[in-house]
Amino acid sequence: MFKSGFVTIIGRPNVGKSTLMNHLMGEKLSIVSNRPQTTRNNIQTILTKENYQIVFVDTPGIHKPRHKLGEYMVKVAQETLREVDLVLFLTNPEVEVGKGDQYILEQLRGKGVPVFLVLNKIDENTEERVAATLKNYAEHFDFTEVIPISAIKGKNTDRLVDLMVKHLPEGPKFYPEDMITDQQERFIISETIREKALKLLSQEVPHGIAVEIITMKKDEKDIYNIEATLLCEKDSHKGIIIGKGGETLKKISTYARQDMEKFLGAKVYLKLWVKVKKEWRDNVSLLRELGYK
Ligand SMILES: Nc1nc2c(ncn2[C@@H]2O[C@H](COP(=O)(O)OP(=O)(O)OP(=O)(O)O)[C@@H](O)[C@H]2O)c(=O)[nH]1
Ligand SMILES: [Mg+2]
Repeated sequence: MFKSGFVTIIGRPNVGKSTLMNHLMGEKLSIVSNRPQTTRNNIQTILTKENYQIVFVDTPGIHKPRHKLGEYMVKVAQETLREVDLVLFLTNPEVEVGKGDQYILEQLRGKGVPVFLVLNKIDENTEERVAATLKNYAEHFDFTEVIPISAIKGKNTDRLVDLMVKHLPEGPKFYPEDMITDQQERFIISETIREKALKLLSQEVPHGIAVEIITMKKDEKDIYNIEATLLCEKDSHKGIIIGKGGETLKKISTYARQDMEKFLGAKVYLKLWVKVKKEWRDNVSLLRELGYK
């Protein structure tokens, strides 16, 4: 029997949703950082094996939005719950079920699809804390399966896949088996740049960054020439992104290029620019232009 379905990975920001999806796919397809609100779109990836096909949907962390971009992020994440076959509700050992998680669990109530409690980051928590969290969460919601994991270490993740397959319905192959994501190459490239900005910059600066690819061309020697603009919200941010003597921008560019070369399997020339677009995160038409629509 062939099984298939859509599996949404949902949870608060920073709990490790994208890390888990990348791990399950065995490939870096969604960017990761140690700051909340890294993922801004639904990222769909496809895992096809002999007897199943799982379509994972990595979603932006559900939070209380403070601007239009945040509203967009929460909305797209919640929309994935409309047509879904199984939900992975991801959280971390917290013991108490906080307001954020309570809000998400409310949305999952009565959906009529299996909901797994996936407790991530057990590698940095004590067994007692993990056990106490599992107990408290189970009192708040009738989970189909409860599974503590470490997405980084790959602990219990094989078991997680087995359980997903067990609970997925019988179904067709939705996508060709060599297709691993619905994301455009250009999008993945732009996200790589944003990821490096999140790594190298601090406080509010990286959260106000959007990346636009201006050109992406492969020449006769199979070298990619890529030019992109980093948009930021304030003049003061522009200086910070560029850094002393252009140092910071250069680092962003070097790290991003290394990832791109791995992903594209080719040499990359990368040129980055920085531009200010005041308060773009609250500007609906700019958000649309940047693909947040
Ligand atoms: N110790 C530990 N850290 C983890 C684990 N999984 C993820 N992390 C870290 O948690 C941070 C957030 O990971 P992400 O995968 O970006 O989290 P996310 O839930 O996708 O976050 P948003 O996109 O902002 O909603 C990163 O620094 C990861 O390295 C884990 O199993 N153990
Ligand atoms: Mg993410």
